[in-house]
Amino acid sequence: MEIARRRWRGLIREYRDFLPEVGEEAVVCLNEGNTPLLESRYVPSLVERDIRILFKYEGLNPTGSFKDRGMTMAVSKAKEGGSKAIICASTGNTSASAAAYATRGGMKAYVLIPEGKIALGKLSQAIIYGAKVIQIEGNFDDALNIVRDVAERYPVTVVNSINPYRIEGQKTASFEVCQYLGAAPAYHFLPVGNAGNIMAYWKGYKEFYEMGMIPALPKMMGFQAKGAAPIVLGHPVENPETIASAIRIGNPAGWKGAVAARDESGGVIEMVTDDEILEAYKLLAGREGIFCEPASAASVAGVLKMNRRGIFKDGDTVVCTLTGHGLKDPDIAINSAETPVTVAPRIEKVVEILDL
Ligand code: AN7
Repeated sequence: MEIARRRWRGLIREYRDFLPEVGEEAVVCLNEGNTPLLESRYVPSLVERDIRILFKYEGLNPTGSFKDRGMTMAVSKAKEGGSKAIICASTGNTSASAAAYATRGGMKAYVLIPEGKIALGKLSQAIIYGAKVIQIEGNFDDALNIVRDVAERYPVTVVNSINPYRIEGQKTASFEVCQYLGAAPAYHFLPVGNAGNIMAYWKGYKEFYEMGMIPALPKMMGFQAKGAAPIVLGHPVENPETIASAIRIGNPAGWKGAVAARDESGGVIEMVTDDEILEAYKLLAGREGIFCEPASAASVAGVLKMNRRGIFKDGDTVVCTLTGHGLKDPDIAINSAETPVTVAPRIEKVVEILDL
């Protein structure tokens, strides 16, 4: 029997016809994309209606978050344009991704992060991939303002989602969802921070719809954390606070695009509390076997909230994006679960504890 060869070549090569052109020699790629869409085995049992829920597990990208989709595109275009350096502000995942892709593409990465407010895994990534990491005595919004100013005056390419190539790369996640399901879901739930991803998914769905590849569009359901919910409140939040540090953002750059995605799709942008986020986070790990970071769980907290409002009907398909891997933030995992017991190295002591 001959071996059936299957090779995923990263999303720029796989979706070439749907993306801005990049010369082959400029492609900076770590084989991102092609992430699993996993059927929920537990959450539907908490929902009043007979619905199907699937998780787009973006934590399985090369640096552990969805940011890699946008970064391959943005960094490849920067390289093609002759850029020697990239810069971003970040709550952590963008910095990890930018650092990896810059290194892969032979460029320098400068990343500005809020001091003491990014998860350990993300900080360790940015450092070890070799980025120049600068901690700002302020929050993400302050860092992004500085990044914009620097890029206006110096020869460096911004790779935050204000860079349109980021959105182009990220829209491929909705292509994958449609190809897996053979259609768009009825609802697409995702966390909202700087509000690039909700725009990107919506753009992807609309493009497939306009090409006649899917018969209908989903409703976009975005969720902010209660202490960092500027879009829900209708005004910037000066001192955003949430345990979900990835979405601790008070003045999202993608605000208008997120509102457009919400309104055009007939969806919502709402908020969930830190307790609701943590409940969904623990449920995903403990009931589904899927470890995501707290911000990602805001999507599932959103499903449970919308269920209480009674929006679902029998037969609905719901997709939740789990934007980042749980290992990004080990401190929260350890603080959210039981501490392991310690015993003497003897079988009697061990079996005393097991319920066998
Ligand atoms: C796990 O890394 O903004 O609404 O600087 O890391 O597209 O910003 C991260 C955002 C959701 C929100 N989930 O997405 C950054 C950054 C995770 C994230 C979001 C982020 P956007």
